[in-house]
Amino acid sequence: MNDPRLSALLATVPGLRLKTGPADLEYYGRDWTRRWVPAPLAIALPADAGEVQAIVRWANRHRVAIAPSGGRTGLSGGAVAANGELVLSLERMNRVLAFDPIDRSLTVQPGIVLEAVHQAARGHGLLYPVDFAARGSCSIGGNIATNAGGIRVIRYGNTREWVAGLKVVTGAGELLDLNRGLVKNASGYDLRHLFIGSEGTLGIVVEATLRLTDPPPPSNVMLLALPSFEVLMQVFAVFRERLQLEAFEFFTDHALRHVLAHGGQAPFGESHPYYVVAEFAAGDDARQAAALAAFEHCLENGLVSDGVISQSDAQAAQLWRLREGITESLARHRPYKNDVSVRISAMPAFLAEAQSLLAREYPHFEVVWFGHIGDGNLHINVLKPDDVDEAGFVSQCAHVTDLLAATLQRHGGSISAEHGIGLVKKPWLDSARSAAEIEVMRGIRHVLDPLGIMNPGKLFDPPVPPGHA
Ligand code: 2HG
Ligand code: ZN
Repeated sequence: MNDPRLSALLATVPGLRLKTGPADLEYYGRDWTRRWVPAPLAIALPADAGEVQAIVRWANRHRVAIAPSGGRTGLSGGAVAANGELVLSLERMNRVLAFDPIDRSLTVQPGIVLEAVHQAARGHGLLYPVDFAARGSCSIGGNIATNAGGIRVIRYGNTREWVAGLKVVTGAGELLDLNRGLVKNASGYDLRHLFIGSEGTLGIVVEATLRLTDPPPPSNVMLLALPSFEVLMQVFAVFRERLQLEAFEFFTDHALRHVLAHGGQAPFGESHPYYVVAEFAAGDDARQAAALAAFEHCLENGLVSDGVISQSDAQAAQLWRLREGITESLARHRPYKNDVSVRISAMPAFLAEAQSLLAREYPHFEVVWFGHIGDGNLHINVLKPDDVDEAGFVSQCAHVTDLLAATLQRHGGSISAEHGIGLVKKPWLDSARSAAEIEVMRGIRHVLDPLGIMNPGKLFDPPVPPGHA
């Protein structure tokens, strides 16, 4: 603790928990992207909003950059601290503060893990519907900072739909109480929504009031085998028209093979090029019959070649594992990740173009496709061959991302659907946002974080680099 800035911090916030050991700097300095070498100044673990505010004010006085930190499960480098930042970890602020049965809301601290939010809602007979594979590690603060999506967006929307109130400490050190859980509030700009998806560049969420909804209907899960990519959107149209879909997720045989190599159970006797996991409401005989009829219609028309339907919760979980295990099963191959979106109606044309582009550009690399096809969101993971060096691989992938970004732009899409821009996709922000839009974002940032201390280098470069104001 020789750094005088840290001594000043401890003098300002007596009792603040600070970590500076090499193992902690390494652990808290990186996220799931694994591409940057962690080099934070220290790790601060505040106990409450007052301590967060005091830290931000200290950071302004000493021109220290802050990297807000939740579960660090992000895939765009948004929580990386590679440049002497103070990591502000919210992991100790992880409690449920209140439940209101009339408002049907849960007020929580930002460090609470998503799964604990699910459990708290369930404990009150309700549902917090945002859900994805990292549920056991990611925190609600990070979900809000990235407007996290996941596997149930098709039915419930993104995190944004579920945030009824936010308390935030801005980059200037002000505590703002935004929207206070109101359903209607026509009193000017809704600043809450600026913070949702801001990737830690405007301030820090210190409390969130989340909307809850009715418990999910009894559901079934079906795994479908598809003969070709071209039929994918047709199968989606049939299922969406005839069933109440809770999820509709797609993956390729490449993806499945990695999950199986990782301990998953083969669903069919033979392999098929493409698969879909569909979850749908199935509480009564009529719904069950509709699901089977949808499947048979697809089978008769050559849109699917095989299928299984879950007969128990355990079997449903097993089918889901084939989709949810993909990211983990690919991690060993240090994949270059793309997380792109287009409007659902633009999907068939975009898919055809993107497929031929990637086949042409990556003749010797394995490309794994999967994602939330019903939201127009695809994950494209390019696996690094063992004999190719990391720097060369990343630069080749960056070149292909230039081409992919141009394709997306032509189809009106986005270079980041749900993972955020962070460090990884920063070079391509201008393919998804116009120059005028980026200027407005810079202006907003300047108002809320005038010295540019909040997560600098992420999303876009701050107007004033820390230390130069
Ligand atoms: C998912 O949908 C996540 O499983 C991770 O968004 C995607 O690993 C990825 O590329
Ligand atoms: Zn995803």
